[in-house]
Amino acid sequence: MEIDFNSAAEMLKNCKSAYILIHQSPDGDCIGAGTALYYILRGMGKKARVICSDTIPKRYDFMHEEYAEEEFEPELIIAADVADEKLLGKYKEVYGGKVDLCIDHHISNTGYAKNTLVRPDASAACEVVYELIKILNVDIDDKLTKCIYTGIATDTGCFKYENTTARCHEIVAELKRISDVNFAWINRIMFDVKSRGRLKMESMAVDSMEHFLDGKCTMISITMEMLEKMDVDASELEGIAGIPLQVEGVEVGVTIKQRDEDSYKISMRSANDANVSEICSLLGGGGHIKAAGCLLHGSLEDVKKQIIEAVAKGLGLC
Ligand SMILES: [Mn+2]
Repeated sequence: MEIDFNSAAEMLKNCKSAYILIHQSPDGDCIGAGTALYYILRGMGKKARVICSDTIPKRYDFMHEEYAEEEFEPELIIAADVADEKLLGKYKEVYGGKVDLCIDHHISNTGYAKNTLVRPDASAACEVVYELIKILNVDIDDKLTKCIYTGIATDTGCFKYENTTARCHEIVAELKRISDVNFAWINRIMFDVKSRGRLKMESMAVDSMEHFLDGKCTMISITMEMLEKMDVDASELEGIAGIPLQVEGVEVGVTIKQRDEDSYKISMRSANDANVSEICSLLGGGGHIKAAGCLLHGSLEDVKKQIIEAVAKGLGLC
């Protein structure tokens, strides 16, 4: 059932304890939203815990400096920034069908939770959490500011993507006014600093680049072998999906990341009007209009064929 901000705020207020689930391959937004919800609930005297299928990369540590893990049985299961139960990764088996409240901003949200607060117009799940903070009248301190800012900044590509709205600028302006948090430092850690391995990886990704459909579709592929060779783990690949979109004339940028022997995680980005959420749904995935993904099985060549076919359809080329 879809619910509004007030009902979601009531659920947070009325619970005694909650697990907050975030999606696999965690990013700045789900970590920010999940950790902010943790701080909000703890601030209201409740027990809370953030749960993720994957280890949270070290560069996000600054958001959970005041996070403490404790053991308890939760009254409420919350999911933050999780559009589909599948994205709970290994926890899908444990919490599938059991999520009481989903707080999200994905247009593709499958409505798997008992109660869903989804705002497709919000730039980030953190923006939705910010509106909840306002309704709950919670004091916004530095640790909340770090979380909310990071979520909005990362999901908007540092205020560069089309989902950057007046509202998200207003929220960040407000955060800037009331806190001393160094946003420039967060931006450097989130967008500029890369490991040596990651930079080498980028150069290999560029080497793997292929162009299809008259240059409208550009693809890069990252295999497990490449990751091993460069000694980078999958968590260091965040943002790499932006590379194929840099090419002149491209409409759809595709990044293929090998997950295991015969499965590949696909990230798709749209430069202009192509709806990659629709294209990915042809392949069993989903996401946002300009940024979406899916999981495909088969050989790498097979997977590329499936993608090209779906992109061609999506671009009205066949
Ligand atoms: Mn998000």
